[in-house]
Amino acid sequence: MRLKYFALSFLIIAGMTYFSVTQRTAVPWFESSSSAFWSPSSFSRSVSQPAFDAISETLTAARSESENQKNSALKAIEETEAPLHFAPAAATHTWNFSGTGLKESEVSSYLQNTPPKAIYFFRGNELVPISAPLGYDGDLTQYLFVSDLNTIQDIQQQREAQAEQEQAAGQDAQAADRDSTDKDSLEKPLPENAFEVVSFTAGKRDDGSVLVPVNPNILQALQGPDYSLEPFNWRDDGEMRAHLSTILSFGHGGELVLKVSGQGYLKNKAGFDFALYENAFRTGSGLNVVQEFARVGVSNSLEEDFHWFPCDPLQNILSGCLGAVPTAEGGDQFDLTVVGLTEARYIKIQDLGINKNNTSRWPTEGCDLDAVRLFHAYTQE
Ligand SMILES: [Ca+2]
Ligand SMILES: [Ca+2]
Repeated sequence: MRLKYFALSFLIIAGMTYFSVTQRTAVPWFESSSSAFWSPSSFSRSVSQPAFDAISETLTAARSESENQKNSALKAIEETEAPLHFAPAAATHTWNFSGTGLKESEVSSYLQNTPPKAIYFFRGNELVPISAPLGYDGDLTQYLFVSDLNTIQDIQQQREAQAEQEQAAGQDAQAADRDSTDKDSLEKPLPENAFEVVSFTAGKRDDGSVLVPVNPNILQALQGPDYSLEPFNWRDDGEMRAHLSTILSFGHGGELVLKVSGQGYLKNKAGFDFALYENAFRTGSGLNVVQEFARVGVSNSLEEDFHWFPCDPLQNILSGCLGAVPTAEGGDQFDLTVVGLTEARYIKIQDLGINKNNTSRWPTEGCDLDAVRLFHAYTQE
């Protein structure tokens, strides 16, 4: 009897949730809380993990079925013996991961609620797109970006090669030195955090509202890097707020403009000139990284065009993206040589507006910038 009641309860929960997702008007009382219900933090508190996983899997499976199959599933819910018929559907995989090297279990939490248009898995030098199932009505503008270990290493090697090339050729650095021989004697180095916020235009949250940063003091949030591999309890509001206070989430399409403090400037010297740290993190396997990308540009004035580092994930170009390399593994390093500048005073960072994140009630959409470090910032004495 107990088993039967459990099965029935499961069925009712799955049924109501299914209705609320697919036919929102059918269960009006549920709609107001549906997004909160689906946030991992609130949901996992009220339902055990196995039940959560089972329901999630059932929903994911059911959503991708053809219309007829959906109707059959709905009919099954209404029937008393439904658990026996409905349960096997939970095992049906809706995204085709076969041959990609990526496991659905690693990214399953990103496929719930409003799933992405596609998963772009960067495997070595190859871009492996994983398309959403046919008939799937997820978000049509967002992509879930995931890179494997080799891709991260390739990005780091590409960047280092560019920096080494600069040292070997020495052209840009020497040109800069020639131009500033007199200036050199008058300039003094600035600390790595000698930057100011010129402007921040927050992007959108998944629900269309404008993101409000957890920490309104952006300059404070951008100190660090603070992100570490130390685990924290993301179900605890206090711990979560403390964690999010150390980063700046951009929101979809958000833009940040920084400048070197006072009359300071970044100089193209040998090696990397500045670094940005996004809180990209490894998935369960420890081999893959979930990424939210932003593009990065530099210039000497706000009036002139910005020079952009190469970043176009949809075309498999990641070497100049912010959000590629996890903070704990060195973050994203930038060299002015790549954009052909000898000096720069401004750094502009734009969230690409197409990043799928793990939706929750916290304002974490878009790229999350943890810290900025200027290696070659100078000012005139
Ligand atoms: Ca350099
Ligand atoms: Ca920080």
